[in-house]
Amino acid sequence: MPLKALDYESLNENVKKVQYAVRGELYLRASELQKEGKKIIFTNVGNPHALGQKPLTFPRQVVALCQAPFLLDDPNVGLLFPADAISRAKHYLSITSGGLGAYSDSRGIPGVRKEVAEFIEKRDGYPSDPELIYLTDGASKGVMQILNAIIRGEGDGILVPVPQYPLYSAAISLFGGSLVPYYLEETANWGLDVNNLRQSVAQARANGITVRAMVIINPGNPTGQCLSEANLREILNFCYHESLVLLGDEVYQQNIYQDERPFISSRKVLMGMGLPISKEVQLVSFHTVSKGYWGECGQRGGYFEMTNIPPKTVDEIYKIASIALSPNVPAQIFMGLMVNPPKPGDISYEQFIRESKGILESLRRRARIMTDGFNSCRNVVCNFTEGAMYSFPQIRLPPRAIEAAQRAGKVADVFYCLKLLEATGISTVPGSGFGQKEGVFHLRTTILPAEEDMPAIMDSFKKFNDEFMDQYEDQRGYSRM
Ligand code: DCS
Repeated sequence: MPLKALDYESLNENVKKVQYAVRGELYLRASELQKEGKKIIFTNVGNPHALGQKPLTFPRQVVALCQAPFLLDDPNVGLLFPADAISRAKHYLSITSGGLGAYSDSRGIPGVRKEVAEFIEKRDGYPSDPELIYLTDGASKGVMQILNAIIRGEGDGILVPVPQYPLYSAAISLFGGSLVPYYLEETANWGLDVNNLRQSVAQARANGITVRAMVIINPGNPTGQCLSEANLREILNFCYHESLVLLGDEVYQQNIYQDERPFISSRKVLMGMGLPISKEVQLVSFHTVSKGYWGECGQRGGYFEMTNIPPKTVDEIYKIASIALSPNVPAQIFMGLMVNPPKPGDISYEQFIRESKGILESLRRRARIMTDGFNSCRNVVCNFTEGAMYSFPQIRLPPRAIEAAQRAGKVADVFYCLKLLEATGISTVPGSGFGQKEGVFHLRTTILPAEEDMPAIMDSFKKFNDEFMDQYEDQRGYSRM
């Protein structure tokens, strides 16, 4: 019998090549253990509501009314919903033709794109054009659309930070391009050194790769660093001189846990650089409702904004977006609410501020508890989480642990993370899933478990790590294996 198209052996090789560690071996084993009745602490995915974060009240009220518009005709609606939620719901229903059950424009509802443009203008101090903002099902879909438009074949390279969030490596493999890594400096708090970029580009070119674009993740995932304005200028200058498109992944822009380096958008820095750079560098910036203090991952809402992209290209991207008809409509409303939340004087303002501040302040404390907890462990060093949602400690694995992993047929950090999972139920992602320097090992955990559970989680990690190091560091421990 000849092979059929969906037989494994004859699948598209690009599909088979894709790796995505966030839902990889560790996650699968954790799910198995959970089925067997073990309590698992899922810190492998930045999925705040799954770890108990409560949704913000106001956006849920508005979307509930949009989903159930008959409630607006109920004489008691004013007893159940505040007047500002009712008027926002009516507003959104008035700008969706057919309500939430109808496809929208493939680029997203024009009125929501206008709200996004106003948000960007207010944030950055430069005008933004709603025609250059496309709404997407989460930032992931936007990133994939843009990478798909850029990558023509394996000769096309995309500069990606290492460690990186594996959406990038996975999508580049899927579209048949080449990932060109540039290393972040762990000893400089995961800073980005432009000399590393130059070296990476030179090496890729020597291998016949045409480097076409550069990805930055700011604040970083899994590394948690916030890029300074000076650093962003260097990056934009580099992109200008090397004719690279900059893809600015800014999904964690609300998640900042220090005051020295507040978030600054790539677009703001670009606009501030003046001519010719401000008109030349092609930039696509991404944002989402999944992160920040919203954490509405399941709603799948996102947008991207295009800067200095020629109109004919914008039309092609529109055409491709049209193939999927329309982004999620409820998610578009979430995006509108995220960029245009209640204002001072609105009935829901105080509650909204109380809820959002409560989440952010707790995340800030949790970032500190985790970093300090890891740094108090033997053979573990960890940079402070300046932003985003993750802690990324380096685990100095003793040579005997590395040998034991080899014998077990595992990458050394996978071996360590599996043992951690079995012993404590803490489900992490090994550093090898994000990329790391040869012979250096990490794990990634989110900082999302409930604050009151944190001390116990860190104690249980420490106990496991001590036992692991006891076992593999001294001769007696080694022979007991
Ligand atoms: N970009 C970065 C840097 C991310 O970390 C994520 C999600 C996304 C984009 C995509 O998010 P949405 O598609 O939901 O908008 N981060 C994953 C992670 O590392 N853990 O959880 C999800």
